[in-house]
Amino acid sequence: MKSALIAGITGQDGSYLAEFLLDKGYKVYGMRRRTSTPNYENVQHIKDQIEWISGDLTDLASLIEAVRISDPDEVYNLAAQSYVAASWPQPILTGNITALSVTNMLEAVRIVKPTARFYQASSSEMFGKVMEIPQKETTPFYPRSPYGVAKVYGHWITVNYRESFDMFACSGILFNHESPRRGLEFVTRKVTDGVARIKLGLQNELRLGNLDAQRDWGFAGDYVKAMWLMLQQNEPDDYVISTEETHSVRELLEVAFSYVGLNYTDYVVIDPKFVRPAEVDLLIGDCSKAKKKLGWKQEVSFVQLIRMMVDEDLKRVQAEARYMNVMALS
Ligand code: F7E
Repeated sequence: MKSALIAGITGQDGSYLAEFLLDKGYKVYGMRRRTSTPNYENVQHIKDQIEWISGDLTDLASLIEAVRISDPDEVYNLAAQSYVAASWPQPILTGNITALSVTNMLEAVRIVKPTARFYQASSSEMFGKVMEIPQKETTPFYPRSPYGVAKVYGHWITVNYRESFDMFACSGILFNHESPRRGLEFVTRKVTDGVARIKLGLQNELRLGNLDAQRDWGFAGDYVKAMWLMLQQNEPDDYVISTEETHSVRELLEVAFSYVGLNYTDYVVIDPKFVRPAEVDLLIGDCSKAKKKLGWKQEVSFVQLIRMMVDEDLKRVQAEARYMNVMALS
């Protein structure tokens, strides 16, 4: 039985990856940070199948212990401060967690189990002010946020450990990937949750920032397969994972609102609070290398993805509203 250690297991990607690896018969170790109010929402349904280990990305001793206990064949580093907008007010925290902690993870693996295969969650945010359209593995980076800058560090330190210590370390340059498990602050989920609340009469406007930004949005459930595939190859390498399509926030609004029979222009309000100090205007990935070498391809289209998210948010918001009514009457 193979074993895998996942850092960031309670997040969107970690939860899909854990499901995927459990299905493949892996023993899955999930590293969690000790908090007084842990949040298992994304992994509640598989919580009992996971071996939980306490660890903190900023504490090398705890990472060494996590690798020692799990003795993993594969290590997936999905943990980060991943909200781009929060990286301006908290640039140092973002640097410590999203950049330097990658070295902590790599060091723990190098010291305890250097033969383990290592996956680093790199990001299309590294392309920032894009130097080439579409973006591929060889496109130079030009990050536009402290988050993007931190991810560039994480990417290069992974490449460096591969080249310095002959470690099987891969970096997946994943373009935006979403799902019903996406955090509510990200634009796709903010929109689909907003659509559900507006449709159910619980909200009457949706406040957003830049509607012209364009992103290459795929389904997170498809993307975790690519992470695993990277670690099954004969040689470690870096891969772009994307849909090869780009859509603006405005198009996202059109798809989500029209699905429930509404017009977004009646509800969306531009709020400068959500406009970023520096924007990434356009992302579109060329994932031909992953298609060719990994045999990976996306299954869920942009429109299917957004409709799936609206459906799930309608169900959840409806259930929450029913619960609140029952509580109010009791
Ligand atoms: O923003 C615009 C915003 O926060 C997308 C993370 O997973 O993907 C994600 O980063 C776009 C931006 O994702 C609002 O300005 C407009 O242009 O959903 P987002 P992101 O910044 O692209 C990459 C690949 C990662 O690695 C990151 O970890 O939407 N936008 N109005 C807005 N965005 C938000 N969040 N909220 C708004 O009100």
